[in-house]
Amino acid sequence: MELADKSIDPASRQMLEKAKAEGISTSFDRVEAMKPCPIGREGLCCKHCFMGPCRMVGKNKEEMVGICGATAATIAARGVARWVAAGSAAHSDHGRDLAFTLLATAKGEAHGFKIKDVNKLLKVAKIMDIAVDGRTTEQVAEDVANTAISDWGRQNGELTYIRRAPKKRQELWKKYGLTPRGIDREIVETMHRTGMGVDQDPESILNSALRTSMTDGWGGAMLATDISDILFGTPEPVKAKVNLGVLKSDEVNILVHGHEPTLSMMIVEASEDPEILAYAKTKGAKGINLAGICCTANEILVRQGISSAGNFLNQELAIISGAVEAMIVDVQCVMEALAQTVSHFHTKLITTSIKAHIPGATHIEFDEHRAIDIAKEIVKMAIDNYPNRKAYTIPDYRNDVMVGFSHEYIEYMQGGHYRGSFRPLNDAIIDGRIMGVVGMVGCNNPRLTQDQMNINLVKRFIENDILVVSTGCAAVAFGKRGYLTPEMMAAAGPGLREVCEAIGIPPVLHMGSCVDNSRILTVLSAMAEEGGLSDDIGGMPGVGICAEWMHEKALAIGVYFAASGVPVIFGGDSIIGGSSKVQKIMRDDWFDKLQGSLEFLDTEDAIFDRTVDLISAARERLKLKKYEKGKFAVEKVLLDMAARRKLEAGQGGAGGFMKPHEGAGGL
Ligand code: MSK
Repeated sequence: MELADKSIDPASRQMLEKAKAEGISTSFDRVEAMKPCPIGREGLCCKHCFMGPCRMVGKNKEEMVGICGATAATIAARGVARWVAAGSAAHSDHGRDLAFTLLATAKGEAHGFKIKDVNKLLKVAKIMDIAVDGRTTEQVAEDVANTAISDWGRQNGELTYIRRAPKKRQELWKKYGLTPRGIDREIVETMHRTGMGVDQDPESILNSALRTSMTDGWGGAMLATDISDILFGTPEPVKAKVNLGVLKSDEVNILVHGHEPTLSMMIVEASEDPEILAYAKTKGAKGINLAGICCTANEILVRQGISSAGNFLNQELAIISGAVEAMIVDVQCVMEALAQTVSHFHTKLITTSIKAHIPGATHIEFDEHRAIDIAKEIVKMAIDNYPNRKAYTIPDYRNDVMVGFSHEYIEYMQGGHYRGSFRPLNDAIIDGRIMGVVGMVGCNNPRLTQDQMNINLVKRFIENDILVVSTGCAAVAFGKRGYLTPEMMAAAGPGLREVCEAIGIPPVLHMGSCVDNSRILTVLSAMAEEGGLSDDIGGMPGVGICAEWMHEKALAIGVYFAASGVPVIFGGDSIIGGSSKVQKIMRDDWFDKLQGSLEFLDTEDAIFDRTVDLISAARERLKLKKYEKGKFAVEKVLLDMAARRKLEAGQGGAGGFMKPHEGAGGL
């Protein structure tokens, strides 16, 4: 494979050339050597019992059955359901750990943690029907934590946050038996149902996948987002930089990687500690430079403006620079190969989760009861390693980004503290300034050219007045190419540009990490409640896209968006390509009953055309004016005085934005 086919990112390409020159293997090389099993690739290998594995091959594979008689459709459906259960387990276990951290914080047992966003705590308490009057912050936080924790073990009834969905959606879930009970219960049940000799009806198995996925989106992930906001602050726009060029030549470079914000937030604190900074200077470093990879990066990027060294496929490449003193990893998306990569350099690989060990790494276990002490120990270890740095190359590529568009900020920017609402966004869609909204999320996958599909699609979407909201590694890809700056509004269509200009926002809004996809669900629910468009998430002119995915978690996200009423498109080869029946259920039958769907398309053109078709059809069903580029009602949107002053002062337009404490916004 040519270098150009591996990545469109010049920083990645430079590091790949270095890796080649130095004989270091990366996932970009291993993917060429590892041909995927064509049977498993399209979902037709069953390994759930030990009579097999049964593999459906040949011309009549769809008519074949396994040794037990399982059809190709049953096998493909079971595969999907198990991936969804695993993905939901990952996000939900992350949420559970945060709930226990909140509990320990409320009880005063988590040294270094505090309730940072009391307003968010009160908001969550209200949603959970927890009394707040006359009670201390800690008492409320303890109840919030315990209510959250009870969602994992709940055997009957429904998840607490189901009540946040539009009423119509809740009714639909009830009608089809899709309302999730407890998080653990649904995941366990899906594992049971998909074992040999249990559920043998593809539709029923896929219903179980839908119900289980909601324990992620409306359960563990949504709780993870809310509790992270309570403990570490709700994001609001902040500027930072993205890509491998954020590494510094004269400072101790520490990278945090994985997903959980608990330790990384403490590492941020430790790296700013004057004593620790002084210690770094004794080792010849000018300072401590903290940056991240994957979603741990996104957690500290959107809250603290800590730079990101890149997305999933940048993890090995960052080490290959030779300039990283320590990479601290927690859970999910951490390649086992890192242990091999660091063996070529001075870099220390430090595992920190009780659940995630890597042979060859140094293990320093995280414990929320003494988090800040552990963080300081790790940072000191990185500092001690600084004098060991040898030859290094830092790619000179970094881009400015504006990130941190939480639900709360999006609401605020449409009217300020007192008039915050989703009306302006709904109106912009109604009058055709904005054709629709696309959520672009998910990973990199070395089987696809890194960042290419995401970047090509986002360019076309914004040109056509489609507002893009994003999370995870896709959002970082957009950051690397400048799409997360207000200046990029110049590349947007006339309607979207006008909206972006009025507020000073980028045409692509970075909403956070993978668990923060739950923010997209609550924004969609608020848009439904606002009125004027659909009164449900289903029927909105919106589409979810996961173009370069690789993880089970991405599939769980896709399925919970489908369950919530959003048509979803995944890029790359179809993982259910071997069963036309399962493809039909997930695309057509789900759409008929839920107005959400999931399908796989393998080219950029196919994804773009299908997205526009889905949005246009939704607009037609809502009887909205047909979208025509540049043709919308021309009356100017009114800004209030505070917003006008900002714009006149050059702070609200390109390069500027308003904070909730700086007066009202307006579209
Ligand atoms: S980190 S799940 S590679 S988006 Fe959330 Fe990135 Fe995908 Fe991991």
